[in-house]
Amino acid sequence: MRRIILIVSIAIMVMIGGFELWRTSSFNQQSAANRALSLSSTAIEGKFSLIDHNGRPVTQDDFRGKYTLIFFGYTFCPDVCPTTLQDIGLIMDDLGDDAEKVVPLFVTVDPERDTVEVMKDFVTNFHPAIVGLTGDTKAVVAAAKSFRAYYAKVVPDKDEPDAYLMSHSARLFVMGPDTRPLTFFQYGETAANMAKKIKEFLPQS
Ligand SMILES: [Cu+2]
Repeated sequence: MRRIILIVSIAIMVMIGGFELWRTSSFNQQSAANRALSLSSTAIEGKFSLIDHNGRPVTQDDFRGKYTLIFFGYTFCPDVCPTTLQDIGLIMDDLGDDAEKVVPLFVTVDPERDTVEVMKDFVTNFHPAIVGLTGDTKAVVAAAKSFRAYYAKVVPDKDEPDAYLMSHSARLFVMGPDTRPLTFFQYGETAANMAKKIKEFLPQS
């Protein structure tokens, strides 16, 4: 009898513990979602002062009147950036006539290697509408900060310091014609889904 009571009370304790775990984890998920929401609406300033892939100095104000899709990455990236730029190409094709209202911007976080020429070669491979942006280190740091984009240099092989990688956040920002943020997509969202959501922002023509 005593043994049964012991087993039952252990079972109850496990259940209560499980519930607490579930409750705190769902609470954390909720607050993460709230944080993401507040990031998109207030904390992202979306300002930059960079050089486009034709060597022209540009800021966010040069794209006023257009919707912009903004991604921070680098041309040497083995996977995330090529995949994202490919998706951006698909989105632009999917938008059809509405594509003229949208300008995709690819901002390098690796200005050391991503010169104006390197950027031009890279972005035009994916879609003619994509504009590559680079600049000096200070300008790139400032732009990333303004979008709360994170990046860091990673050297996998100490003997080959030039073959470094850049670890970076992978949000695709959607900015309105007033240069303010509308939303962002996390890496992994399909191009078809993103195109559908972008269309909802565009004025009906
Ligand atoms: Cu990348």
